[in-house]
Amino acid sequence: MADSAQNGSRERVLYAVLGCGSTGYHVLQELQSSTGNVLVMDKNEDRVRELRDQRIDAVRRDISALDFLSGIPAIEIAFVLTGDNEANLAAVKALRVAYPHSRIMARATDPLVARNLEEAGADFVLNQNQLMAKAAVYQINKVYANRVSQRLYSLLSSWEGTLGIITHKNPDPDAISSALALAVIAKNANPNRLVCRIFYDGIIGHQANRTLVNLLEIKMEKMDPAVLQECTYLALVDSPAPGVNNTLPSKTRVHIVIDHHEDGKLAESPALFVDSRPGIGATASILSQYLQELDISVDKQVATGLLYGIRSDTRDFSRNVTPQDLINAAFLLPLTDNSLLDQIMSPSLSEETLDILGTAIANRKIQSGYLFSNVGFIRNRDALPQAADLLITLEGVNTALIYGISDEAIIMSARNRDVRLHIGNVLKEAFGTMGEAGGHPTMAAAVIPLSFFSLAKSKVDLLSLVTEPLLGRFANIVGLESEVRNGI
Ligand SMILES: [Mn+2]
Repeated sequence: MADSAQNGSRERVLYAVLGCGSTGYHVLQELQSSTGNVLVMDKNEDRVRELRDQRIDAVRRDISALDFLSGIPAIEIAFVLTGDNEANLAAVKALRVAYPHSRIMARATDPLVARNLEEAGADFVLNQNQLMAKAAVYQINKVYANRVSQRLYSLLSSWEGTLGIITHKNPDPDAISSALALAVIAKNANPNRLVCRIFYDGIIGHQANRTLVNLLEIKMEKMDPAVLQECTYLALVDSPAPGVNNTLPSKTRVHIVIDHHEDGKLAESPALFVDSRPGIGATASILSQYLQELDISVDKQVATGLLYGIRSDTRDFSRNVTPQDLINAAFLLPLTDNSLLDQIMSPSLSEETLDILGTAIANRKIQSGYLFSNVGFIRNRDALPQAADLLITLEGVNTALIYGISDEAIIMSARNRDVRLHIGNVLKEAFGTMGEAGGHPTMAAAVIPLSFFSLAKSKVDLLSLVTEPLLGRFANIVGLESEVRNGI
């Protein structure tokens, strides 16, 4: 018989490709580059002859026939790839019975067929349309990422002077590491004619952020209009437009915007380069992708910073995370320094933070599940959310509101685990007209500038003076009884 097993190598057949149309042929080529032991079965005689002419081990078989496996050596791995769903189904059933331990991959044209193939014993079903769709979207995104990266690179390489990179107010790890990475790209694109300086406003408060800046030796300068004059170009990272969460005047001409925030108010004069991706988990993720696309070597410091940026903005891959963030994190992972990351993520507490935590604990007042604590005068406002994070864990507490006063404002930080309450909305309703206030159902903050209270008193006096009406507003909205309020 022309199609019978002909040579001894058949004894070692591991792989079988059933159906050698274009899909089958591509799989065959893939397999041949990694293994020589491939047997092809196809019902078309001409096709089989062609394959044999190419020195491919091929036999003619109709895989929908019950006995199509007779005379064939044991198959360990089968690819069932004809375009005929019925034939594929019959072959999978026969293979599963003949070789219970084999690995079977089958091709399906629609989800219903896919389910039937799985039930018949296919270990993996390849739904071509679905795969095509995924690949199409993946590739087009990749093309986009590549093009955007190249555009940024050529823009940077054409510049001459100073590029000021500006993070958002009170920069977090995402903003800090993104600024660092943009400086690395600029340096790579234009090592001689372009100098980068990184600016921030507010404070680098949280001890993890300070540790990040110190350990990675990032030079960050306090924003100052006079210094900004020295910049030929301006870039905004992790901030959507001038004046939005940064202290730039809203009419400032910025040249680059790289951001992932939803509330992207458009700048009044458009930037030369804008990459705004509200879907993505972190700006650091976008910068990691540039580095990858541009094939720029990433040192330990930068990789560690970026990975920390992605991790903290996505709360360790549990919030707003996309597959692209995971791909970017996977790219960074082998380049990072674990001990450096450990040091950043478990920094030592500053004495001031510890004192504030102590004061918050000591001054706590609990009424009907609400915890209030006045920490008095503070310099490091990042200690406040840390105190709120700690106190919300106290037994019997559903909502915690910690407040204090800084040089410029009365600051509140709230945490909530009562599902009936949206603490962000409560703070917004209570204090939104006085300053900035709002947040999420479980966490929120408010900042009320002292200028709002035109009172010339000592700060601590001011705090006690305004505390009662402020907390009164809060208590009113959440429905706390008036006798309870007096105890706050
Ligand atoms: Mn961010």
